[in-house]
Amino acid sequence: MNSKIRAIAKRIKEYHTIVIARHVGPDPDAVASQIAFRDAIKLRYPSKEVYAVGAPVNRYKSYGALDKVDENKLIDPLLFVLDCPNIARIDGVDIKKYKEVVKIDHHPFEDKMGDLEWVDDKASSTCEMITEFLISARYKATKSIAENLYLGVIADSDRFLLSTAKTLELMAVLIKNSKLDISEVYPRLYLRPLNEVKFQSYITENLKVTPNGFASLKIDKKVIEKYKVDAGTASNLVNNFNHIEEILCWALVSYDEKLKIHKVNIRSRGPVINEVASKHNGGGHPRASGARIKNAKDIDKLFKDLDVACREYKKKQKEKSQ
Ligand SMILES: [Mn+2]
Repeated sequence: MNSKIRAIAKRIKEYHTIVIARHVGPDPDAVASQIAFRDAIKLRYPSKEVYAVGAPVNRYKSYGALDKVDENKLIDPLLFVLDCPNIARIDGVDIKKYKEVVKIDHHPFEDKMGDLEWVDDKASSTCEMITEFLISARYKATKSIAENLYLGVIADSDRFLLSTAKTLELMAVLIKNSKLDISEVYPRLYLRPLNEVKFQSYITENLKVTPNGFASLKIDKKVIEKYKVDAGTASNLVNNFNHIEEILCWALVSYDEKLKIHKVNIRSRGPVINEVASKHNGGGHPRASGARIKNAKDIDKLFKDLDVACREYKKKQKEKSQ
């Protein structure tokens, strides 16, 4: 058992009230990890008060219900922050109201939140880390806990494309220890309505691809209305443009009406892009990043830098092969 896992297990034992939070605009890994973690702690310690919090998302309803908590009424609570590297993006909690904050995350380190932080940017997902925790600390996983963990791993790893031997080893143990039937998990993530597939065709049809292999599309509000999808769908479709010969790096932009911000979702199968994104109010993983841009004209500056990254990458690949 690694020392972080031992320390986390000790904290859970010590505290009666535990809140588990994650990032705003959550993806499957964020919600699945917090619900699986809550349910596993409750299974081990039925008398503890354990809450998974944050805005509920309709399409993740099947993962389990989230909890509503009045932070002011909690007594000496412990807070876990999952899948979220920065304080500004934690959904729905004020970290100052907690006796102690523990972070568990697989994003590159950003903000320090407390004395105990388990950050592993080699892990495919937060669900992989929670799986490792449960196995190492000898927590039980019911079928639904295992399903959530597996689902978060396949979502963030793009069905094990971005995984390691450790990811697969942990999943093997998870499958063996629970009654998990993996064929039941995939449809929950990949079954989708026809209008969304048609919208994806629209994106394919309209992508602008540069000679360096950078593809991009700014998605208009009217298009989103026409295809009856939401702005979140546009972001989620970004993963479907991998493995296209002419495209090394690609970005989809949608406008968030509520936050009045352009959300740029970027993926790459070559150049490292989080360093580029971080220069434009963004960040993330080396090949899966995002940025939030206020002014529409700044989007093109980001696009230009990404195009340069593609050009440099191509140049390097060419030198290597010579
Ligand atoms: Mn994640």
